[in-house]
Amino acid sequence: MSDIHTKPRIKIQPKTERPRLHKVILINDDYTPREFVVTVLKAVFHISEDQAYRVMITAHRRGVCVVAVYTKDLADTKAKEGTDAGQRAGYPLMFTTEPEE
Ligand code: TYC
Repeated sequence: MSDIHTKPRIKIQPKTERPRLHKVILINDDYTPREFVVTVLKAVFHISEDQAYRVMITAHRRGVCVVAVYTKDLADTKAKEGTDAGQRAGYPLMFTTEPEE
């Protein structure tokens, strides 16, 4: 009677949380030239001239614009790259990051 062996055939996967993504946000200022912002956006985020212009003008009009969404490390690196590029040119250009809801 006890020679029936049943083996579970389905492995139960423990629920794993996906790492939260982080937004890179462009902040408007009164001093950085529009064309410089567009150049930095294209170089750092590999977006087209059109897309970069739209992001720049949105930040210009509304104060901020989300540029892209990445894992935390990459978002922090990209924000720093953009902000550093502004600093090197003597502009107060600023990118920040925040976690997505
Ligand atoms: N407001 C700037 C100007 O009029 C242009 C600008 C746009 C600067 C977006 C920063 O994130 C920015 N020259």
